[in-house]
Amino acid sequence: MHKTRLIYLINPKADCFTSKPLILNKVLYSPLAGLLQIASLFPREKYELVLTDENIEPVDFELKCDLVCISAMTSYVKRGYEIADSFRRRNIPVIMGGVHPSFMPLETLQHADAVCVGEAEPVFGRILSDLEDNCLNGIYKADTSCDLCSLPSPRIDLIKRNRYINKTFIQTARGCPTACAFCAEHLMNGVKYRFRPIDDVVEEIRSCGDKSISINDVDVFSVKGRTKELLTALRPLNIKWQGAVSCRLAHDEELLELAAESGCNMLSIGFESISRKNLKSAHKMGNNPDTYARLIEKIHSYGMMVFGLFIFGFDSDDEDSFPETIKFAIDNKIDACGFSVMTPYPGTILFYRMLQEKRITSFDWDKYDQGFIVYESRGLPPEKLWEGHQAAYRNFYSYKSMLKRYPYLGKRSKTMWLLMNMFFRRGEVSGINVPEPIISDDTSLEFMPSVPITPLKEEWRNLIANASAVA
Ligand code: B12
Repeated sequence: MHKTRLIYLINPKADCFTSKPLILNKVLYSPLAGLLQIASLFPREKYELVLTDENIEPVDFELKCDLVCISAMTSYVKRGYEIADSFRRRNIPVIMGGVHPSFMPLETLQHADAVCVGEAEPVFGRILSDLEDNCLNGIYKADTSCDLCSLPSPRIDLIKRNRYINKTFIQTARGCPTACAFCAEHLMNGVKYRFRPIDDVVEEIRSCGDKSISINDVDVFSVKGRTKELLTALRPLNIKWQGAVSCRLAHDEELLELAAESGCNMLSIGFESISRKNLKSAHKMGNNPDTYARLIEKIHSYGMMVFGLFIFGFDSDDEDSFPETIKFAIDNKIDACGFSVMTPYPGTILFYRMLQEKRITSFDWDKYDQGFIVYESRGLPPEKLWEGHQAAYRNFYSYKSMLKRYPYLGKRSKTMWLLMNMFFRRGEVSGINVPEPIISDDTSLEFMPSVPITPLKEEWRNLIANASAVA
């Protein structure tokens, strides 16, 4: 059948070492989940789809297409805007979506004809009919959250699979009740977990043909009963998987055993900080630093690796926080770590707090990649925060540390361990991704963010209103 429309899906390039082809011409991962998900919403018989991930290939600016779809996080939205401007100059309509456009729709509309705020599925029918009627325009935002019961599988057939180390991402749930101050998830997808039927998840994994997958959920161990069902259903698939879990249920031996039996080889954990005070300020209630060491040991005892995520620059952090955190991570043999500089992403509670306190020093979104310093920290001058962050990577991925942390005994995958450590060492220690500290750069905020889902906490609703008024 003749397809009537050509749709061009574009993931803009991010200046980030995890999405640079550093090893065997492959990138570690590219954040394509949103685009592949919306690709599945275009009826196949009518639309032909072309996808470019600019992290691995150039955008074809000459492509004669009927619509350009761009997805963006904050750190690469400016590149997304450049691409959008270029297609619109050729009178090709552009729609943007993803986390940044969802929180900054008015800004996005300076560069795109239309913007999708939050989940696309409930509004996609309207997007398609407006496209057909040549009147795609303005903000598309659903009134209610999407029912995940009949979610089509993402179009993984559209990507060049040999260019990614992690190429198959599966989402089994949306939403998060923890509602951390620095995170967008609860304001984008709500504070209630919404689950996909386990049969759909299993079918998606079976049909993707990949034996190694990542689960994209913010907390794979979300609710115990459902997690047990999920892990039991994964067991016969004979796959290897990795995913993120919160500290809350990660101690549960039954879940850990099931996770290991179902093929889990690595759990990512947002430890964020080894200071209770910091965790409290971030509303990260489920974390207790006193139990971290025991938790890591437990996960290791089941043959799974721990990918630890830490943030530097909390209000109670000082110069000692860096060596203390690194010592903790090395002594407890965390397998790999990601260290972030605190970043007030637009529309998060952290953003409004800092806006109200006039502590944001740059609104240049290119710098919002968790490596630059875009705010005034209470306990650390920007140079110290920058140096401490660089030193954290250098010391954690030093050969000395690697020798100490290497999993000589037990069932953890040595190949995967080496791959992760060499990738991060190559990216961070070699200086491929070493920004200079930013003290003051672009200090004007032209458009206020808006939150797709209003927080339940009255205190936060007031904060948003007051901070917006102050700005
Ligand atoms: C899994 C995940 C990842 C995975 C991505 C996996 C993948 N292949 O996509 C990995 C590990 C790679 C990752 C990396 C990073 N991540 Co991340 N990630 C997530 C997480 C937990 C889920 C994202 C996801 O898969 N969602 C599933 C898809 C289906 O949802 P979606 O993208 O929102 O898409 C839906 C809608 O937005 C919409 N949509 C999306 N795009 C488009 C486009 C159009 C045209 C339309 C119409 C609609 C539309 O339709 C989709 C279906 O409803 C989110 C949390 C969150 N709430 O988003 C954080 C999140 C997106 N990540 C975040 C960050 C900061 C990062 C990093 C920068 C961290 C770092 N310093 O390394 C990196 C960036 C990587 C890079 N190379 O650039 C932030 C982004 C904040 C911001 N404002 O930019 C989030 C929101 C978490 C947070 N802290 O709040 N991440």
